[in-house]
Amino acid sequence: MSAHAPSLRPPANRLYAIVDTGCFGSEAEIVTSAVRTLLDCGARWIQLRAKAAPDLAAWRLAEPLRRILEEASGVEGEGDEPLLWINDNAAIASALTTGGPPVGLHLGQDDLPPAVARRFLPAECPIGLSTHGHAQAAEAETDPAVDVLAIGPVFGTATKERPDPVVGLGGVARARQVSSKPLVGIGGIDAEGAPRVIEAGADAVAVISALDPGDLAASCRGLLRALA
Ligand code: 3NM
Repeated sequence: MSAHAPSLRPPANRLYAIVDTGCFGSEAEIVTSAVRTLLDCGARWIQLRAKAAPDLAAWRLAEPLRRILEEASGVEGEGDEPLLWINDNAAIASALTTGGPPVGLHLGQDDLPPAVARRFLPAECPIGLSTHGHAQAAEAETDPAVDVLAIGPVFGTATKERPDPVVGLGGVARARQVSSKPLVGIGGIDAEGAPRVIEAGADAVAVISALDPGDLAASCRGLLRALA
């Protein structure tokens, strides 16, 4: 783990829930309600993924989430502190952290390099990086700006545009071999596949389509049961 986020631990319940506006819609009310529901169900790592949103729209979605996360922080008996992750947008992650609890920034291979994002992100904000194979995972392991690695797609996914080739459970195991940082499996993971991804070596599973916007609480609880 890097020196930037020394206390960062993967979520004890092993779930990393992604609220993707492509699945949930981009209305602020829907997104905030989804985040509240996920927190109520016990999710602790929650990412806002608003790929298509211009900065202003993304900010309007992200900004209300800070207060919701703050309210959920320090609730007795809930275990881990909740952590909000922002996909791609370093400026939003940085702005959200000002005056509030740290927010994580998740970067892809085509986004700003983690070391560059780190220059204007407060030191306590963790940075996650998507990797798609052994070589990228090995590189991320040696990058002090990276606090968390994602490896994927583990299984076939219809959610990501132009996904990289499937790495399979073997890809998760190979990433585990090269990395001692928190490792998150992503891509096509549902309640059935989730425990297998953990067995292969991931610390947590990141999911989008396994969270059903039509019955979010049930799908989130189903994932948590599968991971328990
Ligand atoms: N990143 P679902 S796969 C956002 O391989 C994302 O890095 C991936 O959605 C990667 O759980 C993916 O619906 C899509 O498959 C995850």
